[in-house]
This record gives sequence, structure tokens and C-alpha cells, in this order.
Amino acid sequence: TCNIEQFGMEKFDLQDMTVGFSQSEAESNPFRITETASIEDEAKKRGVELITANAQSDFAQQISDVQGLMSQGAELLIIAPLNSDGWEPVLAEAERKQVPIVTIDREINGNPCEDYVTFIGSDFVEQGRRAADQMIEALGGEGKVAILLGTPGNNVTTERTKGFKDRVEEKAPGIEVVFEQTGEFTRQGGQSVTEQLIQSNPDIDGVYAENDEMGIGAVTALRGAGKQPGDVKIVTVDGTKTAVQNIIDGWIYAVVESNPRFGPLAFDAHESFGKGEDVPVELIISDRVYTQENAEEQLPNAY
Ligand code: GYE
Repeated sequence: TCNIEQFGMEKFDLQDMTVGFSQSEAESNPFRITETASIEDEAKKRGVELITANAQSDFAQQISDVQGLMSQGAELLIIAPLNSDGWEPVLAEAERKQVPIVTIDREINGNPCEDYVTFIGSDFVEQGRRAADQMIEALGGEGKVAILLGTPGNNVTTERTKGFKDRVEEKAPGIEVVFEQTGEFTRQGGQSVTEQLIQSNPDIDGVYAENDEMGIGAVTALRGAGKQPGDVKIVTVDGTKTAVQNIIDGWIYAVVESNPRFGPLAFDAHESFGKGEDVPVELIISDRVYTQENAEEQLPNAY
């Protein structure tokens, strides 16, 4: 856990503070739209002043965004980091100015309770395992699988890949990963990588897309190549409405949720930290799984 005394700061009341929120990626991805809305709604609900910035997938921009938030008067930070490494200039300045940081959805590599207060996110290794379980079921334990990787340089991609591969190796040696390439977590990226995949591996049986946007791009590519729903089993991660609708339509086999509703947890963390309470240095949000059995009934929970 982390306590404000260990951190070497005076107690504060969240109510009196200005909070800065730095979003990493463009809000074309429903994960990002929902995440930003969750932070903004929670700030409003609590009457806390919030200033925001969006780095549009540019890491240098995000570093200057966060520095900008501090110079605009942010006394507390919530950061959705694009990359896990490279935060030293921000961490040094936050330390100098005594600005506590809560990171959400991706980790910053550093020391908890020194560089930042807490990380709030999913268990990404577990998401990879859940995706593998769905793929193993879809393929009856045998076949050739491609992975559409997320962007490199963050713990989410690494952990979603590790969880998936380890589980497949352990439970279904008849499944072979024959293709791996990044689709940059975007729809367009997922589509163009899948177009290459169909050329190089026309006999592919399954596609594990490390987010829904890439999975939806994969559906477009497969459709364009004349495939029918279910010909290639697709498993994705996030839980967007479009992806869950694709389960209902037969194009996607299953969607492992990655819950982006961090607002209440992030503000709670800052609030109890300010009061001098012990805050866990890692908080895991709970995720569901959407399957053919529950997609229709669960669609309202998708974002
Ligand atoms: O799955 C994806 C986004 O970091 C957990 O990033 C997040 C991931 C999310 O681009 O859609």
C-alpha cells in the first residue's frame, strides 16, 4: 500500500484540488471514449475541477501534455499512459511539485509510492488466458492461429500476448500460432494486417485480436476476401457494442471485456490518499466475457 506520509506530502481534501487528466489515444476507439467520459462524469459528480488533454497516440505530445497540465495548475494527475517507459521527465517534475499520480489502463514503469501512487487496470494476463480458452473451445483444440498484436511498448500488449500463448501451450498443443503482427490497436491496422495474413496464410483457422477495433478490421478484411461468418474464429478484447453485435451476427466468436470505467476508482484513490489512508499500489478492475450464449442479453453492458 501507499500512504501520503511515506510519500512525504501534507494531507489534502480532493474537493479543493484541480485534477489533470491525460488521455493517450484518439477518441475514435470506444474504449477511449468511455474511459474519458468516466473520468469527466466522476469529476462533475464530485464537483472537482478537471482539466484534460489528449495526446492522439503521440508519446512526445503526451509528455508535454502532462507538463502543460501541471503548469495550468493541476495538483493531482490521472494519466492513461501511451507507453510504459520514458516518463522520467514527468515523474521528476511531479515529484518536485508534489503532484501525486494515479495511472489508469496501462502501467508506467517506475516505483509505486515513489513515482506514482497507484495503478488501476485490468489483469491483462488473465484477459489473454480467457481469450485463449475461447479460442481453444472455438477450434476444438486444433488449428492455426494468428495474433493481431497491440502497439509495442506497453504492458497491455505484452501481457495479453503472454497470457494467451502460455494458456494455449499448456492446454492445447494442437493449436499453433503461425502469424504475429501489430495492428496498432486500430481498425485500419487490423484490417490491413489481416489482408496480409489472408495472402500469406490462406488456411488460417483463428484470429486473436488484442483489441476490438483490430478485430472489427479483421472482419472487414475477411468479408472482403469472400469468407462467411464463422469460417475464421475471431476472439477479441475490450467489449465494445460493435464487437458484441458481431458475436450476435456470427463474425466474432467471443469478446473478453477490458473495463474502461475508471472514474470512480481513480477519484476514490486520490481522495483516500489525501485523507492519509493506505491505498493499494495496484487496483484490478473486474471484467466480463461476452460469448454466443450471453451476447444478446449482455449487449446493454457493452460500450
Ligand atoms: O484494450 C485498447 C486501447 O490500454 C487497455 O488500449 C488499453 C487498451 C485497450 O487501445 O482498445
